[in-house]
Amino acid sequence: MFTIIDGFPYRQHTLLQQTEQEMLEGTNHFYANMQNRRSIREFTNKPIDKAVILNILRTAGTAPSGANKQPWTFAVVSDPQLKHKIREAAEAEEKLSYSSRMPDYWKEDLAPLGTDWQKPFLEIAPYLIVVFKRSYETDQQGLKRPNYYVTESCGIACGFLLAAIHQAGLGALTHTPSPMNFLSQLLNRPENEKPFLLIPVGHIAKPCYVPDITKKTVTETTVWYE
Ligand code: IYR
Repeated sequence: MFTIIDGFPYRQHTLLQQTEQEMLEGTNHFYANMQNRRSIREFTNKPIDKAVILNILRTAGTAPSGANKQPWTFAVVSDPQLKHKIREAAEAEEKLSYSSRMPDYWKEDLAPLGTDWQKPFLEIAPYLIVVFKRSYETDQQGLKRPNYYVTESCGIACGFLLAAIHQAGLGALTHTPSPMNFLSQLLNRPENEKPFLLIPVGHIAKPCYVPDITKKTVTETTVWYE
């Protein structure tokens, strides 16, 4: 049912009302599930149904964005040769970063995570989702129109993406080889797109060891003004 308000089409939005009990149980359940999400670096090469990946991408696309511009492009790579090239280029940058670009305090912070310049998961995981942020669009007259809150919008979309991947029982890593401009070249992306995150997606290896680290408690992260 559409209605016109201030000259624009609107439709009524409804959400199923929940009881207090349902809210409590639902949020408990969702938290328990999300609490088990981890950054994964050990994948199997078991294929993933493309329909699942499509659903995950659709979920990411439901994210809010500045003026609903949806300033993201998801480049989905499953081609083994391209994955090999991405791995080579990422490792070349990471080798430089770990050996000379990252200060000692950064490497000390990363020590418990056991990361280094080697990124075999970029070839093992069946899919690499490279998220590009679109800083502007070009209109029909060829004029550049900037998008709004591009970083925030892409960050939120990636959050939805990671939650959807986890919900599917798959693993993912928010990987940020730095600098990332090799991705623009290898994937032949236009000038208005800049690499934002590289997210390998795959089934989690068995066994898969993750660092025994914890999240801050809600008391540590929250201030209440009541
Ligand atoms: N990009 C590097 C280094 C790295 C940086 C942070 I901050 C991490 O949380 C993890 C790794 C890499 O991917 O190894």
